[in-house]
Amino acid sequence: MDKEGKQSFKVIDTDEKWILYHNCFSLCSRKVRLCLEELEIEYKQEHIDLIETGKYEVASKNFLRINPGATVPVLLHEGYPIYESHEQIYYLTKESSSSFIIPSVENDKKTMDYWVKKSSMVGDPMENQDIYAGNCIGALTFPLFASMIKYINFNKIVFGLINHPLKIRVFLFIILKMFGYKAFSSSSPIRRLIKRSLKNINNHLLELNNHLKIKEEDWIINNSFTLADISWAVILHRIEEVGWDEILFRDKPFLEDYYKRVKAKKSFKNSIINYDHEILDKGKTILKSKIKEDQNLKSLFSESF
Ligand SMILES: N[C@@H](CCC(=O)N[C@@H](CS)C(=O)NCC(=O)O)C(=O)O
Repeated sequence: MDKEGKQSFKVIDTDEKWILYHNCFSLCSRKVRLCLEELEIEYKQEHIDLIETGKYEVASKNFLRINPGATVPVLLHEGYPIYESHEQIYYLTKESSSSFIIPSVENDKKTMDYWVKKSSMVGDPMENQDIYAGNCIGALTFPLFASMIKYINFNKIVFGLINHPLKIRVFLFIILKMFGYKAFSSSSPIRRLIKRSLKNINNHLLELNNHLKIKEEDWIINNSFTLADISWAVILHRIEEVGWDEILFRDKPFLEDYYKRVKAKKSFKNSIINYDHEILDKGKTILKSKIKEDQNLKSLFSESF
């Protein structure tokens, strides 16, 4: 399926102009919610559970009719789907009457496109991490997945093994459910994946820190909040949410200040912070304490990369 832009087929008959199928915890969903909030577009929300938030609703018959790829977010415009989150945010700006999150100067727009592309999650998240910072995020989230999956019944994961088209994702959760934080021991291949992602994201963040230092302005493109900021806001938030901020932000003062400005925005609170979830809250709390107590986590979160 060509996933570019709006598809030529409808997935439902609806009178709603905009429907977003999303998950409170999913990074790409958060990006699109933040964009909708910035653009002040009203939309209907359909929350779809991922295994992390309780069950594989994303692999249910009903949702596979909306997206056979079994991923969120999916944005519907009058029933027609747009599948990729980076496509969705560009589409929304084209359709919206307010154009303020796209720069008017062509050169600035090119710079914005560069940072949006860099932050995107494209294809297999274990590939091309040197190009796409978004692809580093899956592996960096493994410790939080391991904390959340404790609260999910095994039979809910097995449902994914049968119905989810992306079996590799389901296997990962089975390993995390079975081994817990032992999956991060020093000889584990999972730990190697995390360390590779840490190295790659660190390079992207160094570049962003340097860009912010040279520009000396509030946002990535001059002084206005654009799609580039929307895309990076959710990545920085995920880094902090898992507890990587201590090692990834500490030598990047311009990035740290920038993230403080992001967090102060009302749209960020409305579209990200206010979407809490019981399993996510429990997972974050337990992970915070385990990073100090569990030897595998302790060393993972303090080692250089
Ligand atoms: N490239 C896609 C990635 C979508 C994606 O992988 N979404 C994740 C949540 S962030 C998902 O739905 N995963 C399904 C699962 O893990 O079962 C995008 O940018 O929208």
